[in-house]
Amino acid sequence: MKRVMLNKDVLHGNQVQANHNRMLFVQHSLLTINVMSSPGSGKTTFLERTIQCLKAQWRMAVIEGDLATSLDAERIASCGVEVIQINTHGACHLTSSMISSVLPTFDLSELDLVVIENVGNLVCPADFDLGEHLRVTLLSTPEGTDKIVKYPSVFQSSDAVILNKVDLLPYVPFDLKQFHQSLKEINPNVATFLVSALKGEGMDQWIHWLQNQQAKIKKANGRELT
Ligand SMILES: Nc1nc2c(ncn2[C@@H]2O[C@H](COP(=O)(O)OP(=O)(O)OP(=O)(O)O)[C@@H](O)[C@H]2O)c(=O)[nH]1
Ligand SMILES: [Mg+2]
Repeated sequence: MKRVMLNKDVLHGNQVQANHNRMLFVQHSLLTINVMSSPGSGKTTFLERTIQCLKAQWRMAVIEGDLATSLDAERIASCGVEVIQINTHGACHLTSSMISSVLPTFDLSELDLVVIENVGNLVCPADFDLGEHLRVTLLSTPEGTDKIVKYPSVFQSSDAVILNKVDLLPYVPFDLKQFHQSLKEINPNVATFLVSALKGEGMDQWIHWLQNQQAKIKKANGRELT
């Protein structure tokens, strides 16, 4: 009896397209980040803030992933950057072919940063490489510290973890010491930032880190070309 390893095949197909996407981003020295979190942790608010901080220096585009509506894309469009909404109609994550299908809407050679806001979900997006350079995961203080150990894949595979809604720390039970300890155990090299996207607190360090990441990519590409 033949068995179809659906999960393996789907992931393999996704990986092949993700590698194509990555090559395209590298060719354009284009920093690309995949932003993940549970629904409502503050991804769009964090992106609005990031755009506000970088708009004068960088040309940016955003790809929004949601099951339905273009509400997030409308929010991003009002910040004055290019944006496209993908509706997954039930799928709990974006795939690399969804990303490749919308890339022709942008002139990649004109951009410094592409941000992908994944579907709000702490589980499925972690398995699907989109071809991004960096994975950034948000956790918000009302969700609790235990989410790191209960949903480890997304935190393990992240280059940066943003603790958002720190303005709520006086009102919600959140153990900051445990937050750092849990991350140290499952992903010791991850960069961490404590922010309030709503109030704009803590954004400077994040922006500085992002600028360094982009400088690395430009430098690496420059080396490749010489
Ligand atoms: N107190 C507080 N609220 C915040 C902060 N950041 C976002 N919020 C609020 O959290 C709610 C959800 O924010 P969004 O930015 O829409 O969250 P999201 O992760 O993009 O949500 P989905 O795209 O639906 O997964 C909104 O009411 C925001 O105003 C923050 O730093 N502090
Ligand atoms: Mg959102």
